[in-house]
Amino acid sequence: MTAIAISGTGLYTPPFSISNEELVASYNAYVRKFNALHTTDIAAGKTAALNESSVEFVTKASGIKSRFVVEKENTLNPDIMCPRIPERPNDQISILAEIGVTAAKEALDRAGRKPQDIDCVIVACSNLQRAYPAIAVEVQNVLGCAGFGFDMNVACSSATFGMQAAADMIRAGNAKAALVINPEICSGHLNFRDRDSHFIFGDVATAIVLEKKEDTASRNAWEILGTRLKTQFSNNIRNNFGFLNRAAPEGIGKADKLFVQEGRKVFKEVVPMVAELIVSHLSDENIAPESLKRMWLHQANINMNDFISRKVLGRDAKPEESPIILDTYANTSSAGSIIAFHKFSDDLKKGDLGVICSFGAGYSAGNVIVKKLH
Ligand code: CO8
Repeated sequence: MTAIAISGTGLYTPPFSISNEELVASYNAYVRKFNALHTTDIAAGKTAALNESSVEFVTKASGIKSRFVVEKENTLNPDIMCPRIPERPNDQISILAEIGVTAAKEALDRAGRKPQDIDCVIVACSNLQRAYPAIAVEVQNVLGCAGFGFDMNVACSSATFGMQAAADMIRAGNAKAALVINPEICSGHLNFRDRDSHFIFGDVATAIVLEKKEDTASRNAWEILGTRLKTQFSNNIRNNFGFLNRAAPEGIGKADKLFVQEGRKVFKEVVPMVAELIVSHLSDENIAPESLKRMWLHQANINMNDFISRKVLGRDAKPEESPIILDTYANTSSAGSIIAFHKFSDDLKKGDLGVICSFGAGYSAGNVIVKKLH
């Protein structure tokens, strides 16, 4: 079978960071205002008083200390609590394409490739900005890539699903080289007035160049030894926003048109599913878990990653074996494992093995086993 390589990755980090302290202060100001406004109804038992959020809870329950965002001021304003991102005229690049292009340029650079070398652009992410035209086709146009582009959404697992799709298309001869791009403006879909989830997400974009191993000129290249995907339906992570909302106006603006989850259930159900996926995939590829040098896991929750790496390795992972970036980026949906791979892979040596693994809504999980080429 034709060997496929990851020949470069890129990262766009937004200019603003919000600390837990800033986020919780904004949420608690909103809570105090809400409770003061509803004192009578709360006393009469007609309205439930809101509880304050806490920096200690957020840090301990998730491992997140701060997150990057494309807009900070309105997001933190207790009267708004939503980013304000002005609409752009159609003859200007959309913000999702713009941050994707920035990440893509770095990935192309690191791969030693020009946009014209790419003939397949896949924008794979949770948070697509519009229905059509596909963001990928816009990115293809802006960069000047050949071939075709399309968008796909498998929530937090989009990057690994996109990588398998790209690798399969290159192997089949339908593309020569592909860009898989993960632009995530999660702050646009996050309910900053929901105490259970207001701290979870951040904004970012990542990009990956894939091509035939024999074609790669990059010294940063990794051979893909195998990919494996899994989905299993669950309502525990859901967002009902969509084009049919206008056909049911009674639901417009309700909390389920943003991200909602049963965090505890997700934690308990996804950890074993992901650990089993990694262990069985490694076994089928005749790779002993202890021979892995690194796991670049999805970055949702530090305790989840600790559990998964313990189940795979049979012991606690050393920090360098399972790098964490969610402390400063939070959950960036599809981009999380790619940020970790981008930031923590250059130090490994020729022949070193690792897995890139993403997981999330669907449920969905994707595993990519890689070997350093140089
Ligand atoms: N401050 C203080 N207390 C709080 C807070 C808060 N902010 N939030 C909850 N509490 C309280 C609760 O009310 C509860 O109190 P009580 O025991 O009295 O009922 C107590 O703290 C414990 O609450 P939880 O059981 O909810 O706390 P957990 O320990 O489970 O931690 C987590 C919550 C961190 C959310 C955790 O469950 C978790 O990380 N779960 C996994 C989540 C996950 O990985 N989800 C993936 C979703 S992402 C995805 O797939 C794609 C989504 C697309 C992107 C969308 C962009 C917006």
